[in-house]
Amino acid sequence: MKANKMKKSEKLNLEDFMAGLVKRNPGETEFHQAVEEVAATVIPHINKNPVYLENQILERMTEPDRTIIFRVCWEDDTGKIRTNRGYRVQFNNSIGPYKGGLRFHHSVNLSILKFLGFEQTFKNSLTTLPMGAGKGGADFNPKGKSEREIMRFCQSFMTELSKHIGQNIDVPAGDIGVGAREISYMFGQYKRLKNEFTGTMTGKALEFGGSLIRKEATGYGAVYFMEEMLKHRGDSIEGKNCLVSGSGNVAQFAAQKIIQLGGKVLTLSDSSGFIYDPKGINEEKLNYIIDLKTNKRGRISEYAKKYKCTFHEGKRPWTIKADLAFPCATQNEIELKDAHHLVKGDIIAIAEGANMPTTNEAIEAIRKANIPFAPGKAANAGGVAVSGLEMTQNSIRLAWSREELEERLKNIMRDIHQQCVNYGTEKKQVDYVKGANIAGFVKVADAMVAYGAV
Ligand code: NDP
Ligand code: 2IT
Repeated sequence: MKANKMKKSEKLNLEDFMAGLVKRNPGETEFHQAVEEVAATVIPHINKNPVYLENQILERMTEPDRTIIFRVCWEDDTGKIRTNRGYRVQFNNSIGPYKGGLRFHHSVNLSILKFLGFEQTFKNSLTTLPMGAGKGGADFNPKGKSEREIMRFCQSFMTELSKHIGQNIDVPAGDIGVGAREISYMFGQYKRLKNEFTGTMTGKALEFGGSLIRKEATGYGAVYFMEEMLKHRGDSIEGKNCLVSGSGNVAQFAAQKIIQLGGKVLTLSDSSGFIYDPKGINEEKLNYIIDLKTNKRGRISEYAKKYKCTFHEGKRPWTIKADLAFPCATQNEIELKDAHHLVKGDIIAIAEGANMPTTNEAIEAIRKANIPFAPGKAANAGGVAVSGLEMTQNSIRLAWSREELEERLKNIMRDIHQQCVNYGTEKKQVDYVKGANIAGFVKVADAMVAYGAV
C-alpha cells in the first residue's frame, strides 16, 4: 500500500454514528435531534459515495468550526447590573462566510444554537448563494424590557461579538426576539466600534443598507415553497384553509402571502395560546396583528377580544381541521399527537416556516401518511436567501427594486423545490426531507473534500 493512500473507511451506521455524537455532545437534545434527522437520510448516500466516508465528512460537518461564549453585562433601568450569556456558533464556512441569525430568548443555550447552526449549513447551501453557516444569540429575555434596556443590552452584546464578525467573516441577522429594532442597535454599535460601514449584518433598515423584501422573505418564501409543492401535484393555495402558528415576523408574512394567493388563514398563536377565526384573518385584521406584535408588543389573545373569536389558552392550533399547515413559531411545536390530529384532519401538505418545529417522531407519522412535508431548511430558506441578496447589494453599493427581489426570491424557492425533487424522488413520490438533506449536503461536502483535511 502506498504511504499516502487514504485508508478505506468502514460504512456508516446510524445507530453507532448517533451514539458517538451523543457521547461527544452530552445533554444537547435539540442538536442530537437535528443531526439524527439529517443523518438518517444522508448516511445511505454517504455509504454509496466512499469519498465522503474516506474524508470523514459527516463527522466533520457535525462539529462546529468554533463556538464562542461570552459574558454580556448591562445595566437595567433601576441601575442594577445584569449578566447574560452570549454565543456565536461558527458552524461551517466551506462555501462562504458564516451566515445566520441571532436569537434572544430565555431558552437559548448551546444545544439550541448548535441545532440551528447545523440546520443553517444545509439551508444556506440550498439557497444556491455562497453562504456558510452560523447562529448565535443570548439567553436574554426581551419581554417587558424598556427601549433603553434593549439598546444597552444590544450594545453590550455587540461590543464582544464585533471581535468575531465581519462582512467576509461572519454576517449575523435576526431570529426569535431579534428584529429591525435590535439589528439597528447592534449595527450602530458595530459601526461605531470598527469605524467602518460594511454589510456586516443583514436585516438592516432600508435607510442604511437594508434590502427590500427581507422582512417579508421568510414567510413569503415558505408560502412560495408550498405553492411549488402543490403545483407539482396539479393544485394551488387558492381556496385552501390554512393553519399558521406564531405571530412574529415569519408568521405575519406567511399569513400575508396566503391571503394574497387566495387562501384563508384560520389561526395564529404566541407562547400563551392560539386564536381561531373561522371567518378568516383578512388583510385588515392582519395589519392589526402586525401593529400589535411589532409596535405594541401585545398578546395574541387581544385579537380574540377585538374580533370576537376564540382564544385557546396554552394550546396549539393543530386540532383545527384545515387543508394546509404552516408552523412558524418555534422548535418542537408539532409533536406526535399533533401530527396524528393533522393526519386525521385530512391535512393536504405542511411547510415549516420555523426551524425544526416538528419532532422526528411526528415527521415519521406525517411521511407514513404520504403527506407532502417541507422541512424548514428548504421551506424557510427565503429569509437567509434575501439576506444573501442584501450582502450582494451592499457589496455592489446598489439597491434592487422590490419587483427584482421578489422575482429572485421566487426563483430561489423554485430552485430549492427542484433540488428536493431531484434528490428526493422515489417511485414518483417526493420525499422532501431526504431531497433537502442530500442536496444541501452534497455542495458543502464536495467543497470540504476539495479542501483536504482542514
Ligand atoms: P419572532 O420573535 O418574530 O416571533 C416568534 C413567534 O413564535 C412569536 O409569536 C412567539 O410568541 C412564538 N414563540 C417563540 N417561542 C415560543 C415558544 N417557546 N412557544 C410558543 N411560541 C413561541 O421570531 P421569527 O418569526 O423571526 O421566528 C420564528 C421561527 O422562524 C423560529 O423558529 C426561527 O428560527 C425561524 N426562522 C426565522 C427566520 C427569520 O428570518 N426571522 C428565517 C428562518 C427561520 P411570543 O411572542 O409569546 O414569544
Ligand atoms: O434561521 C434563519 O435562516 C434565520 N434566522 C435567518 C438568517 C439570516 O442570516 O438571514
